[in-house]
Amino acid sequence: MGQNLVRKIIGEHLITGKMNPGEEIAIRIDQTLTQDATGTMAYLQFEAMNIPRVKTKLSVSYVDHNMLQTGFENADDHRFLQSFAAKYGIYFSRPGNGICHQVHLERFSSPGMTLLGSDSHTPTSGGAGMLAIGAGGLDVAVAMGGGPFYLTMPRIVGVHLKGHLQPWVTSKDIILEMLRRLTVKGGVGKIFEYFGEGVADLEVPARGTVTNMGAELGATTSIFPSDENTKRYFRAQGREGMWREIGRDSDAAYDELIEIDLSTLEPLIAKPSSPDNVVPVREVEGTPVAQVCIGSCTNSSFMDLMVAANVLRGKTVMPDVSLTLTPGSKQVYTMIARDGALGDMIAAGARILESACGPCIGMGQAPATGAASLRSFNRNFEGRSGTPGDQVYLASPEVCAASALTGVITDPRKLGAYPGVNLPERYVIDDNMLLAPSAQPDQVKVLRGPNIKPLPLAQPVPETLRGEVLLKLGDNITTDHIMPAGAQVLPLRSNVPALSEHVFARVDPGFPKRAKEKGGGFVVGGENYGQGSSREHAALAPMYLGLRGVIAKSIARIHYANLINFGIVPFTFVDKADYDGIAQGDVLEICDLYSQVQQGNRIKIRNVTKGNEFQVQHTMSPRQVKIVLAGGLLNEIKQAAGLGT
Ligand code: MIC
Ligand code: SF4
Repeated sequence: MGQNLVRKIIGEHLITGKMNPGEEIAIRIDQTLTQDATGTMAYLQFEAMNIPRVKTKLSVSYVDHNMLQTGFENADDHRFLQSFAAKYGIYFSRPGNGICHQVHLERFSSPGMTLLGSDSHTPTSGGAGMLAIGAGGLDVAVAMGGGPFYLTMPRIVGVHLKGHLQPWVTSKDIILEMLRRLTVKGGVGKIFEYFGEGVADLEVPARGTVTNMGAELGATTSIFPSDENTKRYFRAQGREGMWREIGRDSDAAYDELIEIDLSTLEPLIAKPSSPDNVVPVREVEGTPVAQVCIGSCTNSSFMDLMVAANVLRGKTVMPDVSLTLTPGSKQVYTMIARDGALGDMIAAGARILESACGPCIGMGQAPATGAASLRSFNRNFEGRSGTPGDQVYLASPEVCAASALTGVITDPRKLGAYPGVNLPERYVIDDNMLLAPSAQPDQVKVLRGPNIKPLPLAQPVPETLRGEVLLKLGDNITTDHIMPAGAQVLPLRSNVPALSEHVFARVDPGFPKRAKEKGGGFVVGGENYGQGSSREHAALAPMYLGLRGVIAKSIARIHYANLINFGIVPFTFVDKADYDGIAQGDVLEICDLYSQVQQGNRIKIRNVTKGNEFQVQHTMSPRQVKIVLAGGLLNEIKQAAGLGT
């Protein structure tokens, strides 16, 4: 049997472990990326490791999230990031250069290499044949210091793309179809590798849409082969030298197989408020929309914006619709401007935003009360847009542009012939907003504003862990529920004491006060607890409030790792029915925690209030057990270096 692409790349980067699904492995990381909302913390953690310069082949620090400057905080953080990058050997992508994933795909992606990013949509570069994985900032900091990245060897799912897409049906519809079939937890513990004749129809940016939104499946990552299309893309980006052909052997085996017949797909849409709530567009056709947003790291490539321009040209957006457009990068922005497409979209009534995350992370453009918003983005979790009870739909730029013209959700096939877009022979290449690290690092002073507070560390976990259930939650709780983002809260990312006042703000505003009064405790969750972003602040800020344990039916991959990294024990129910027997306010007690966790994977918990006992389990490796008991990874690193905690 031949090898699939994922096993080839992991095999080339394997440091420890065996490639058996479910076993812990460690891989070498070639490249890292951070963005500003997770980056400040990641760099503070890197600094705490006392390593003078990054040891990766390439590390890039992007600024794309915290772009509104309504106070000094974001501007201060940008200055910190820029000076830090110059000193420690990191490329710096200036604000305005674009969304990290779009820019990375254009300028740095590299087939066959590994990329670790402190953002859950890092897999976008999988569209160029990279093994690109999202992780918490601390794991990225360790990788920058030359340390391996530990992960559970995933099951490799081959996704066979058969046939060809119909006009107006796009790669966004492929990933929406995956979400429809598999749900937001269908990719947990898996990597999706796309192959088959349908792959050749997809250009690299279209592949990036699929791998980007594989994050919404909960997958470790997604990947396409690096083929002739990839070569053409790299040539057009002036980077042919970085191209390498890499793909599966023709007789490659997979742990699982999925087949999608592209010719049967139609335009799809995710209804509020989960990316897997997918139906054909025709089922919700006619629903009035008050806002349409085209952009985000999922769909803001030159191709996406040109299609939108072709639909909008010579027409006018409906009076009740606010249409925003976000070019994903300075390259895209420059090219649509030179082409004249930008002028056509402005003339049609579009509101043009800077190249950044913007509305996707609630940085402006919160929709009106009760109004539907249609977006070409990847997440529509409730409240993420900034409006409580929002009604956000997700679809392709084609569906978005068509609907902006009619004011209602519209199947774009009604518009007639598909206005295809030819990709450029050569993209506009000007890396003047990408700053190389300083050649004289000793002379660079790292600039810190008053918003940057010292890194909080957890105490080691006590032998007997006792505390109240501070909050009991249902299924699919996202990191946006745990640690909201948005224009008001994001500027506090480097100030954990202030940030922690917003933990669970949209679910239970009284949580921070209660957690502090009770001296910490537990949170109980349902399935897929902590899905969504990679933000370690969803572990760090609750840890600061005293959270010591999460007990859930299942926990999402990145959040699980983040909990361990910050000294919060992550347990899942052995018998899911025990979830029903626990109430908020119950006091739980775990005795002999150390020996229980070290000796097996089953742990007995006493519900002191109810006077009963139940069992939970963990899937931590011995390495992770050491980390969590030490009170987190930084404590463990210090202990290992003999520095104490
Ligand atoms: C997101 O899309 O939720 C974010 C904001 O990009 C996050 C990172 C963060 O919270 O800073 C992600 O996807 O990891
Ligand atoms: Fe930015 Fe949205 Fe992409 Fe997250 S999902 S990186 S907020 S554009």
